Amino acid sequence: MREIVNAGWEGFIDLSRELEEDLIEIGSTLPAWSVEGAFMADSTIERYRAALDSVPLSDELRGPLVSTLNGVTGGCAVVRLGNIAQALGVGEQFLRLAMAILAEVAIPFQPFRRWPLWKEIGVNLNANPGLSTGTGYNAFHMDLVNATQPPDYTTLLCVRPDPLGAGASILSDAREAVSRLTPSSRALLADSAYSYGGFFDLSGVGEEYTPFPVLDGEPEDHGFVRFTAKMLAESGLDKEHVHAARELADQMVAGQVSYTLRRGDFLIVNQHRWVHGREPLGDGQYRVAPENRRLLLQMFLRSAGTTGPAAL
Ligand SMILES: O=C(O)CCC(=O)C(=O)O
Ligand SMILES: [Fe+2]
Repeated sequence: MREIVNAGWEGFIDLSRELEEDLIEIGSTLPAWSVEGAFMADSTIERYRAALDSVPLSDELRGPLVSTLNGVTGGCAVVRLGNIAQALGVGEQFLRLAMAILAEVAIPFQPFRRWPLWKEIGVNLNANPGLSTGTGYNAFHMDLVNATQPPDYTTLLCVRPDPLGAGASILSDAREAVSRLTPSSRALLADSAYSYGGFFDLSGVGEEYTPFPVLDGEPEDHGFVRFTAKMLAESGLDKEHVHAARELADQMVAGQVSYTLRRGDFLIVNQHRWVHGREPLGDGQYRVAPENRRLLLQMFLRSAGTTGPAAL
């Protein structure tokens, strides 16, 4: 495993002090957002984009963000907003600014009807350790894997890191992992043989897709590497298809980078290209007061032109 904290991973986006100061100012003036169904309202997107456009240095953020997420070898970025979080706190003003940054990439939305626009990922000592709010290893996956139209991007904003110093995010270029497989494994992964999880109370992500192929043969910016390591345990999957998916999982791990998000770090993953997961949190979470445990906020994005709200 490569720990990328100080190494040359190209996904970090640091802002100049000058831009940070302008964004802090904007953050304190942005109006509350509105939503239309599951999506951030067009009127809010327009206002937030106009506010960012008024910042002379906003290209310093916009350019690298778009190329890091969509450039030839890109797919995943960590925008470092720690100084801004320090100045604004991590409440409404900071979230508005985070939304304005996301609105530069695509349209923020919340597919889970039972959650507010920002979905809290806290720590639940009773949850299955491998799942979202659990304390264990959350293996490589893409979010909403069994939807016909998964979110184009998934994003995690770090409000509070694990005070025990663990819970690093793991990230891997799924397309690169696929390129290292044998043709016969790739052929098996192109079969509609895989399934995972339930599908209910969702908006904006199409229909349930089951069974699905891992490799859909679509162009990179349209299709997905429809993978979650959790589907390996699903009943009814034959040995050959398990084996091919395990090979892919192994390649994802072989190519992984890991990084422990700090307060104010904003992880944005292009789901057409990269998969993500999490290392276990620190041992002894029961000794940490609930209000001090790790807390992330999750948001999803829909690219205009793939399947915008109007098309759903
Ligand atoms: O806890 C994390 O860092 C990742 C959580 C996650 O990937 C999810 O909830 O989908
Ligand atoms: Fe996830």
